[in-house]
Amino acid sequence: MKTVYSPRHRLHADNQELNAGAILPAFELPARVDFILDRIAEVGLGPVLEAVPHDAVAAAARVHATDYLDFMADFWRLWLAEGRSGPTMPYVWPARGQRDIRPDHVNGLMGYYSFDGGGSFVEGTWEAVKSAVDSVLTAAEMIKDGEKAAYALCRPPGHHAGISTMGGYCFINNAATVAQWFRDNGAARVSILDIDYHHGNGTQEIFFGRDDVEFISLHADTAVAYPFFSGRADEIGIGEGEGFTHNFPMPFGTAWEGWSASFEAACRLIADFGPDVVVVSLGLDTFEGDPISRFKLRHEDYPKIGARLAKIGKPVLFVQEGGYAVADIGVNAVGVMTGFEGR
Ligand code: OKP
Ligand code: ZN
Repeated sequence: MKTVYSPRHRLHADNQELNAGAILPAFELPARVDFILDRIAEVGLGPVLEAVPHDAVAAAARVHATDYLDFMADFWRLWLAEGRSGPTMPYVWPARGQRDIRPDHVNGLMGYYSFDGGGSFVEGTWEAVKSAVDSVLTAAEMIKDGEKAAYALCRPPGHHAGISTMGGYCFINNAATVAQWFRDNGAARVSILDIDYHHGNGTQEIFFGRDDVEFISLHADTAVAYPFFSGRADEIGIGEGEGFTHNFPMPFGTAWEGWSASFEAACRLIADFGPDVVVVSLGLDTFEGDPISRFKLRHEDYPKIGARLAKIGKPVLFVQEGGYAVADIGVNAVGVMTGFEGR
């Protein structure tokens, strides 16, 4: 299987996050990509190709609001103009009872265009974000040209990014952007299967009212787990989209037995929908050793995921999302791919 990535992901580094009352280095690190690339080489998964530059912003604008994209493009200039240069973090949001009103100052704009403090910028963030879109579009072209599967090793991840909100380490929604790209390039129907530990709230928001892109998410029950404000089983889509969103929340401690039951149901939903292509939001934070998550999948489970996806018989574009047990995510990511290939 071919992997696509951009070395420009490294420009997004040394970010911070709020974690249990402290400001700590973000878990979402450049080393995540290195561990995966090392494992790809070790196992001989296949060629690793550099992303071809695309008009990433134009592709993203098919699923994100242009004022949101303009804000991110302009963000570092606004920040420097305030005399700052360190990593950023939003800190005030329009919650219930306040107005949905766009401020002029960068401090307020950060909150207006985010849902949590996880949208942390450094100088190179926007370049890295666009490079992840280049990766996913390059991989999509391979599928369009006949590959059965491709792996877009995106960083930063994307599934929490909504129409006009960043958060959860995400800025542009890579999976949503590429699903829309497939629709714009000949696919009648696209399924997005999100198997990251966290609910893909951004992807859900983007396609909630649509019947041409199905969204299925397996994740930790958001009554007790991040991102808390979406991901319940009763969220099924709205209007024409009713019945085309499917959520499978699962309790802390879920291991293969429970997880695979939801996964099997998800795979059947995909077969019933009959998509031209499946986009898999591939998070590896379901792993028992993940430092921020509470599922119990083991190394040997990941090839089974890949093998079942192959049985659907549709082309699959894997898009990297989360996974933070850095020494293990390479083993688990490549395990999914080799399982898909039946080796
Ligand atoms: C991104 B992806 C810190 C809680 C905030 C944010 C998690 C973002 C996950 N104690 N954690 O879905 O893997
Ligand atoms: Zn996650």
